[in-house]
Amino acid sequence: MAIAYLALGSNLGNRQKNLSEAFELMSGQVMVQEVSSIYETEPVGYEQQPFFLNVVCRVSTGLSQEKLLRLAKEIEKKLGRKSSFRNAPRPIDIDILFYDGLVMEGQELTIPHPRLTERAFVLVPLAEIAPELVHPGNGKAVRQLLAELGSVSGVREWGRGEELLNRRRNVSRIR
Ligand code: PH2
Ligand code: MG
Ligand code: MG
Repeated sequence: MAIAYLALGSNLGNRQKNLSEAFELMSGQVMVQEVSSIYETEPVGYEQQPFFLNVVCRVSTGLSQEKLLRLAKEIEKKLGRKSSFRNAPRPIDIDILFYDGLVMEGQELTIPHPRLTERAFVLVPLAEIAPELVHPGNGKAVRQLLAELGSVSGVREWGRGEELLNRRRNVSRIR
């Protein structure tokens, strides 16, 4: 089993529902160990688009990094993501941040995620669940990466991450 950290973001449609459904669709193949709070974040990169909801989670999985990427893409497609331009608005985006201590650079997949060190919408939730985690590429702890980023404006706590999990199970328990 490998430990991976994933970042999820949504800024189209029912954003919270999109995140919940992504977790639901993952649940056969990864075990979610911890989810950060949900943050509402200002769009970075292409700015003329709605605010995002972003979360980060830690999962354990028997999937290789390539299979995990396949799964992420499959879920993005199922939840209605169209491939358009870079940084375009989307119902769901699932990015692999870390996969064990792996460092790799490929056509399709680079791990650790190449832009995570610049992104408050990733580092703030990541620091919440894994402040001491060391980035295997640069040797720095997440806590330090966040401190070096300086500004975290545009990232606000919005809701509880646990609410994204076990939605169906909770419903059937009440019935
Ligand atoms: N994702 C991007 C580009 N910009 N901005 C925010 N706030 N949140 C995101 O998840 C995000 C973004 C590319 O994947
Ligand atoms: Mg992304
Ligand atoms: Mg992506």
